[in-house]
Amino acid sequence: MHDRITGRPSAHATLAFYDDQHPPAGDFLADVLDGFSRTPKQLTPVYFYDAKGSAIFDEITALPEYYVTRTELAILDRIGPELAALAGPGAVVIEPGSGSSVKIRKLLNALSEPAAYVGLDISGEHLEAACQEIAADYPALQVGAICADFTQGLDLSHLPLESGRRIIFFPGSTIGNFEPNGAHALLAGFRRAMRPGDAVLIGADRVKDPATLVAAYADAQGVTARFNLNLVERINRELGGTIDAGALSHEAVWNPDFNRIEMHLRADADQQFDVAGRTFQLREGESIHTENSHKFTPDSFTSLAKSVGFDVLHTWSDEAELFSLHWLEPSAKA
Ligand code: AVI
Repeated sequence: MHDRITGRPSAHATLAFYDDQHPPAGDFLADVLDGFSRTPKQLTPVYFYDAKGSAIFDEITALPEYYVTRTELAILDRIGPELAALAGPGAVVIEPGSGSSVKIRKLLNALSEPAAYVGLDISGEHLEAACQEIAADYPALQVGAICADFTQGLDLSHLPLESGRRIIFFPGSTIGNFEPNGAHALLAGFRRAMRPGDAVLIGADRVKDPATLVAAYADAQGVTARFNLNLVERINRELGGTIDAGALSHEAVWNPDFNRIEMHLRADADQQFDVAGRTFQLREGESIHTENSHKFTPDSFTSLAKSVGFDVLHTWSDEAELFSLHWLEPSAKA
């Protein structure tokens, strides 16, 4: 298996390894055609994050209504010494999705002499740049990158990794964007890659009053509306779509049956549009369902973790109990 590790070609000069697991590219066109053929129409939120969508998402994280990012960062600041004690010296930090460099830096700075950092992402270009920045700023750290679809499991077995305790870091409540089956499968994939004593540090947004939740996803400045609309604009840009984005309205609603915020694009008027030669109709008032963001109670998160074979050993929250970080370890019984 070592032949998949490309070693140290010049482009990856500052990385200890770059493992290209050749993730299949998501089929944007097929997924869009499939989603528009359903009733109700739906799109997959993974496609929000083109360059423009990622930049708008960064704006979202700074919005006054979007408490998620600043609350998680404040919890991370507060619990640094506890995390250092739990992880011990020489930890190997693995970050599926390697997203916000601010969060990973907080964790690396808090830990006592971490030995290694491994970023994992489906987008090789983004991943390599992010990992090289970490490598440049943490010269004592072994930094590696794995270009892979982490939703299909983590394959770490063949990597020349330092031997310390492995901590899988999955912040941001990204777990909430998966459907319950997908969240279970994702955590099960993490679980399979872990040895006794390894841990997952995971962020999960909490169930709270619907007004706070809706405001976080329907902000006054309309940034989240731009984020949502960028998805159909991307379809127009990349797939030659003819959707009239100006006749769609952003909507965020709390669905108490599933404990989730739903984002929709609702048609202001009837429209007919084409994507790749296929014609679709949207009736006035009909919606395109673009995202679910599931929220958790301590109990619902614990039962998800337990169902996968984890014990939740620690849960940290802010004072207002808006957001939680959880420390999971493989259950001795599993
Ligand atoms: C990335 N994810 C955790 C965000 C969330 O809160 O569900 C995505 C997002 N969608 C709208 N605002 C933020």
